[in-house]
Amino acid sequence: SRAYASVEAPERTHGNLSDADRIFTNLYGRHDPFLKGAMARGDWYETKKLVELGADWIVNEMKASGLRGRGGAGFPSGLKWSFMPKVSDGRPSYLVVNADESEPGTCKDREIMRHDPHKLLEGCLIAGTAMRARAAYIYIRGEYVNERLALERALAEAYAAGFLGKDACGTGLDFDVNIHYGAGAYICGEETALIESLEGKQGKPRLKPPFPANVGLYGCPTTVTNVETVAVAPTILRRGPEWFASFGRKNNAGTKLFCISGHVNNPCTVEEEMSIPLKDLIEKHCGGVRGGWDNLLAVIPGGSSVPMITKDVCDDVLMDFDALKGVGSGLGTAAVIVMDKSTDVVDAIARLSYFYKHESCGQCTPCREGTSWIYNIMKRLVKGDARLEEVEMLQEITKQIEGHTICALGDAAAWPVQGLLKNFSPLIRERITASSDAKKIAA
Ligand code: L3W
Ligand code: SF4
Repeated sequence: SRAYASVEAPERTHGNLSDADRIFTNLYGRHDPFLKGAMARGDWYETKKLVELGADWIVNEMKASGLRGRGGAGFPSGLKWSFMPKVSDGRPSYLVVNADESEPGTCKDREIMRHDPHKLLEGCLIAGTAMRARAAYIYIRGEYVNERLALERALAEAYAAGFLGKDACGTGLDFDVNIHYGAGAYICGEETALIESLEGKQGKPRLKPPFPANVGLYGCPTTVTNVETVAVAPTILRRGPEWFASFGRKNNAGTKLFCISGHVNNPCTVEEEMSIPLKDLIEKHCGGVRGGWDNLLAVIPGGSSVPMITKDVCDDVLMDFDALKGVGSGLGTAAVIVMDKSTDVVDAIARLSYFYKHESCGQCTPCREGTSWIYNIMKRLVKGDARLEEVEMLQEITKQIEGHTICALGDAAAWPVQGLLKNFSPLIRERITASSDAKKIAA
């Protein structure tokens, strides 16, 4: 196979992705999302040839492309797909697509399923082939009714055209895709909770290891992977991994869907080059921050589970995994939540704390109890109705949760609060002091 691992994007400013290099060419739904339109855009073009090149070829191409998982963790996709058994021990292998998009601020997979559903279905066949699976399950968020209907229609078209089902695309291989609806639990976006839910049980995360690649759905080898990750695979194979790897920076390759919400003039979901400066992303695609860049207070750059960054960091940070990690945050799902100076940042994080408390599955004590404690303190901090010692206590609670739970929801509850305390402790303390002074005067 070809070796592209050495392909590195040259040092330059990132961004300015041209339409010719966009994968999701129907992102805004201007064209026919269904089979005729999809085929005109190149979907299902000589898919048979790609499938016939085989599992190892697909995995190697994906590794060479540098694609990292688009669901939040950023794990290298080719490597993850390679964990699936090459020789079956009698158990079938499964591909599971995580379409339970629920991370606050995140609305990118929704756009794919609404406007480009065939990219996801073709991606299922490609990724499934790479995993030697003969069936895929798409677990779609229950609230996504329109997306589910679009996907179901596209699925029926793909079966009728012979692209899926028996002798898929004329390859001699059978490949089925099943759509399963979630029922509104955020935790079912965690891969092992999703598997439990698919099996008909309560969505409660399992301890890892064993990883799903060893023991997953119905005890069989399974890879759970995000909608965007699967949907970009056919284009990467057609255009070549070197094309994909030419965008972004080393270890942060490709194009990426960013969803920008909050205090910008035009909130949107846009496909851009990885490593685009955050400021360019907001100014170029969202009409800038409401009231101008200087009115920016802070940004949560990767969905609610990552710590916020303040304006001084936002001024020149790049939107990729390593750059955001380097400033103590993360790319997560690339959901950019913008807060201008009118934001009560304590209240905003308190609202997120309520979310995590509500969505905790309750299995482990640090998360079940800790998320409630965090929320109770946060509620009082919003009004300044707390003791100064509680600021340190809050930090301590987040440290007791972080890294001590079965799944990442515990960390996700802790990190936004840690981000708040790191950046806005003086504000919190001032509010407590002002409130207690007011009480003394009233007394
Ligand atoms: C086999 C090994 N497989 C790792 C696999 C693992 C998983 C993937 C990444 O959390 C994050 C979380 C959220 N053998 C393996 C192996 N794998 N080592 O690789 O694993 P991991 O543990 O790093 O991440 P995760 O548990 O998948 C995902 C964050 O994403 N997040 C979540 C957003 C929510 C959505 C949504 O709306 N649906 O995506 C946002 O930041 O907090 O940290 O597949 O099995 N040795
Ligand atoms: Fe459940 Fe929270 Fe434990 Fe995850 S960390 S398993 S959501 S209790």
